[in-house]
Amino acid sequence: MPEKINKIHEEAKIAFEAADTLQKLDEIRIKYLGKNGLFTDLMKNLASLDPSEKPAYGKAVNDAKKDIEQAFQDKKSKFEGQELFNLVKSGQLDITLPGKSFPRGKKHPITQVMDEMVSIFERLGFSVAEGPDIETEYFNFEALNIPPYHPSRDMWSTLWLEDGLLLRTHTSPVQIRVMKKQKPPLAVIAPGRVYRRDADVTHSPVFHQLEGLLVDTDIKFSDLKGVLTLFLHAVFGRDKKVRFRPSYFPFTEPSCEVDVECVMCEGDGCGVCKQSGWLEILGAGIIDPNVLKNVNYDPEKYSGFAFGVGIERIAMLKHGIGDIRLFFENDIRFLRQF
Ligand code: FA5
Repeated sequence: MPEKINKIHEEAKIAFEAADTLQKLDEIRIKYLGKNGLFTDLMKNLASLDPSEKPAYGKAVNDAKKDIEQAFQDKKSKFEGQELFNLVKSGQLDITLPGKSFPRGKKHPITQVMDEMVSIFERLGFSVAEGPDIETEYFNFEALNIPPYHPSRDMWSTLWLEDGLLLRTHTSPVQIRVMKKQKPPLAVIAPGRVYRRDADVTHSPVFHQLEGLLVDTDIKFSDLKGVLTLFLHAVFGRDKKVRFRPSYFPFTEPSCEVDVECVMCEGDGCGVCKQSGWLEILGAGIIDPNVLKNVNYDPEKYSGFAFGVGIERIAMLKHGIGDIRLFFENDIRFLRQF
């Protein structure tokens, strides 16, 4: 038996060495290494051997097979190298030509700003949560202390769907979803798309918000102000003029809004800031005890703050853009700049 292995091994090596075209080389590969080739036959003999002879026989076949597989690969590489050389020599291939460059895509400017905001809050210890774009009236309004027919519903120009469903008007429903699932202490942000019947240079019917929520014992307005100031300094630097202004939201008490000096007129007043010199970027406040009760948190024990930042407004201020609609027109000349 070993003689037979040696014989086929030697023959195969000589045959591979002698092959003078790729096609011949492949024919020889099939003859020896193919599914029905001579090495498969050698292996079939294994069954008829005495068990004591099987290991040595198997090893000898495998070693020989490995060796001629290598001989095949070496010869194949030689042919391929020769083929390339011939193409270069005959002038059919010019290897001095510069390579083709493939254009690479980039993240949309809104996604870039959103990623930057998320990373700032992650560094402050907040984790990320998500909620659905299609919401129920309960999560978008009722649980947030906005009962049916209450005039405060007018603050959100709602796009209604059928069966009491709606396109969420803000990311605040994620607050409720998170608090119903988790117990305090918690610090969460929820970035996402929101929808309103709104349209002008600073209002888009589809836009993005980043919600923030922190609940623990003993949380005060000064904690909220500290976190938001850190965030604003990280996004705009310390020199940008920013103001906290008292405001009203049904789910926070006290509430505030934050404005940043208008980028277009630097505070003088223009069409973008409606002559006020400021652009409103976020709403915030201390969570109303009624909201805590709605999620079965004890308002005597826990307190917290929440905020909702307009991501397009941050992008407008960062990049000096005077019309929110530019973000959604998908004009490649505009998008390439970021
Ligand atoms: C809210 O939506 C509240 N949910 C924010 C909040 C969260 C308050 C938690 C308290 C606690 P408001 O409607 O003001 O608030 O919107 C928040 C921010 O979204 C605004 O400051 C503004 O920056 C941005 N914004 C609002 N409407 C639009 C719009 N149509 N297009 C672009 N940005 C908008």
